[in-house]
Parts: sequence; C-alpha cells; structure tokens
Amino acid sequence: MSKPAARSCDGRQLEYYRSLSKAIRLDVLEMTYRKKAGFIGTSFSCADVLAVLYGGFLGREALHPQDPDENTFLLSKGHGASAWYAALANVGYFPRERLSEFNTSGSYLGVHPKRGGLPGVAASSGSLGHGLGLGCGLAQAKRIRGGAGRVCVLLGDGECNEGSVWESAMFAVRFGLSNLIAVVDRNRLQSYGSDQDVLNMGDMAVKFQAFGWNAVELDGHDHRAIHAALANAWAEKERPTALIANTVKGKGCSLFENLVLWHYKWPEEAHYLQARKELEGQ
Ligand SMILES: Cc1ncc(C[n+]2csc(CCOP(=O)(O)OP(=O)(O)O)c2C)c(N)n1
Repeated sequence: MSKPAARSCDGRQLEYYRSLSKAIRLDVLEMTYRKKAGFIGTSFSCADVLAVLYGGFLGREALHPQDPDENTFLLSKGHGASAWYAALANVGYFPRERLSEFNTSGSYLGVHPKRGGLPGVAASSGSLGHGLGLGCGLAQAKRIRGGAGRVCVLLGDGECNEGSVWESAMFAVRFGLSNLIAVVDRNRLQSYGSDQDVLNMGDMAVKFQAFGWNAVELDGHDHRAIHAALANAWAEKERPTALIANTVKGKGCSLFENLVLWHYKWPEEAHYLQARKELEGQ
C-alpha cells in the first residue's frame, strides 16, 4: 500500500541513507571487479538516489506492478543494474549472497535487468528510451483502477536523447499522470563523451516544464534534498514530476569520478583496493 512519506527527514534517517549508499557502492564494486562486468560509473552515479528511494519511499513493498495501490520502480537506464540489485538486496528483497550470481549464466542478475525472476524487478531494460513509456502505462493503469500507487522511473540524461522519452513526456501530461515520477541522473557524461559533445540536453528542468511537467533540479548526492524532492513528488496531485538530479558519474571514488573511461571499464586489483579504502572511509 502506498503511504505518504514525511516531507523532511531526521538525523537517523539521513544516517540510514548514508550507510545504504555506501553499501550499494561497495556491493557494486565487488560485482564489477569480481565478474569483470557491469558499469561502475553509471551505478555509482545513481547510488544516492536509489538509497533514498528504497530506504525511504519504496521500502520492501514494490513487488507487484499490477497492484494499483503499490508503488513501482523502473530502471530505464538498465546498464545501472548492479546498483539496483545492490539496493534491492540491502533493503531485503532477496539475500545479499545472491549478488554473487551477478553476470552468471542462467541467473536473473544479468548485466541488464530481466523481468520475471528477481523480486522487485518489474521490467526488463537495457535498450534505452523505453522506461518512461512503460511507466506511463503502469501509472495510467493504476489510476484507472483507482489506486494510490506511484510509478518512479530512473533515466539517464544521455538516454533522454531518445525521442521516445519526449513522446512519453507528452502522454503523461495529456493524461494528467500525477502519480508518475521521472528521476533523471544528470551526470552529463554518456558512453563515449560528454552530453555537450554528443547531443546536449541543455536545461532539462526547463524542457520538462515546457512539456507541462512539474520539474525541479536538485543535488543528486544530497540525501536530504533527494528526500524532500521525492516527498513533494509523492504529494503532487496535478502533474507528473521530473526530478533532474545533478550527479557526478562514478561518484564515491576519486579514481572513477567524472571520467568517461569508467563508463565501460572494470576495476583492476589496484583500482579495487583503492576504491574499497575510499568507500570504507566514508
Ligand atoms: C537504444 C540504445 N542505444 C544505445 C545504447 C548503448 N548505450 C548504453 S549506455 C549508453 C549511454 C547512456 O548514457 P546516460 O543515459 O547518460 O547514462 P549514464 O551511464 O551516464 O548514467 C549508451 C548509448 C543502448 N543501451 N540503448
């Protein structure tokens, strides 16, 4: 059942978010280093957003997307799957030991998410540009059935180069989907370069506003700000909400931060040891 979260969070809640973010990054580091697979930059970039979403808003209840009263989360930037698995495991969707199945043949913990075998994973993703459309459909269905559930979709800013994102943005406003929340991981790096060099998205809050959304910009690593923005989005009654979360790709370890190299690269032993040390000290 969807329940409104408090608008502000206290010190205890902030401490929980901090420890969850750290656990997510440490688990991502283990998965990408041990399995030589996954995307560490994108996963570290969204770790704080996922920590607040799962630590404060989705809890353990986002399991049945067809239930109109349940909240549903979709990872549209599917290459960030390792961070999603780590968030799910750390809040209790499945045992943390299962993270060792990452990138193993026959496992549901693939490099990109696959629906149907892992609690909390409502949709497959990896081909960018589809999550917001799926989110619109789910939000519309919950609305038609008179439910109170929200649908939250996490997208990459490079992903927003896809025209399907903006087609979905128009649909969401046309049908007044105030139960739909898009969080854009605005780290300004894609897979082969900066968004400035590839296809610049400019002011994304202004773009979403022009489409009729309630859109706000925030620091995507500030747990208090993320909590407040999500609480406002959860309470929104008229329009869909876009949260443009300004982030640093690779955030959490100085080796990986803001370097396009770490979109695809996996840590070698020296990187792994330094990253562990930095993360454990946080
Ligand atoms: C339709 C589609 N085109 C291209 C790709 C290849 N691809 C994977 S990740 C990526 C860059 C995504 O950048 P962004 O959305 O900014 O995500 P970030 O990793 O920075 O969080 C691309 C182009 C894809 N997965 N799907």
